[in-house]
Amino acid sequence: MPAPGAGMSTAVVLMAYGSPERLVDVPAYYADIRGGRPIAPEHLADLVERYRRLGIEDSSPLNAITEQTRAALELELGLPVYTGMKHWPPRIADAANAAVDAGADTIVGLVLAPHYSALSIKGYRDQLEEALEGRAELRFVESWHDEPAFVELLAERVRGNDAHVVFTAHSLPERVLAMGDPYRDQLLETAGLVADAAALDDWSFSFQSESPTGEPWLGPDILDHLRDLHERGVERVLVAPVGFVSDHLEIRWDLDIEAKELAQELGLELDRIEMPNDDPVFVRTLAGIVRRELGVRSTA
Ligand code: FEC
Repeated sequence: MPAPGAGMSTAVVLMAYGSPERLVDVPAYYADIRGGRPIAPEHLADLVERYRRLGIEDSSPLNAITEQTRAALELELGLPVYTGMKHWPPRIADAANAAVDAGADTIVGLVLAPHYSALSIKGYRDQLEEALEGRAELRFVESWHDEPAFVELLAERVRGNDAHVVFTAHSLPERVLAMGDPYRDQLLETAGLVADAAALDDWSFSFQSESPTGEPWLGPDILDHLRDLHERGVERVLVAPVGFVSDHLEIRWDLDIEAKELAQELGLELDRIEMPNDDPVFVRTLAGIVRRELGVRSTA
């Protein structure tokens, strides 16, 4: 029996950024991210080195976590859930085709990234729409940055901590502001909601993971921000990424290695919150978002 509000056959396409499985995949993966634009050899070498030092030959955390989340969400919803990656197989088109081939006439598109930008979420939507070619009704979740259960999940992880909390998210080229993109405002809204829910009075926001594309990116960057906090006398920092939901390169390298190394140099104590990954509370949160999109009363 289909869930009330859903079509005769409903499926979810759960989308994530995607990660290379092996070091030899990194050039093709980076080329996909660049979309045909040239890559400086030193930038490629640097990226290969980051993945090598994280040990991706043994485990590809983002892809594995995405699969665990997919399986848990499928169980929670009692609906088929297909994984579609933006930059690596299984691609978003593979997921769309699998869902339609299995008979889905309604598809909920949900990205494992809470904040809308034309430079991020729109790309997922475009890939899904193109692959579906109108073969199923698409109900696409544009953003879920103010989802109360997500806000509470994050608040739970920072509440009662007396360190200075730095909320972070992936930076984007500064030109998004001139485009009227809601990305930065949505991020600041999430941070403010979490800070209120956790009754924090000592917190700030910074961007991370800027790419060497030769144009200005949104700041302050986390590394500059840590230097600044240190100069202002802050001694302990808790980093709380709000723009990501899984352990991956941008968390395990940019924060756990790069930011931590700088903090050590400065004599700053730096910790970060656990990512939601496939935490059952987070999976129920995702299920609640899907049910709402389908017009079904949520139990999350
Ligand atoms: O663990 C992994 O293997 C993948 C980690 C990963 C995630 C991720 C999320 C986001 N990105 C966003 C925007 C951009 C823009 C560019 C860009 C470039 C990269 C490169 C790698 C990379 N991103 Fe990423 N991103 C991840 C990984 N990202 C690797 C290329 C090398 C480098 O810069 O270090 C610049 C593209 C260009 O060159 O033109 C823009 C945004 C997110 C968060 C939303 C989402 O998850 O989709 C926004 C995870």
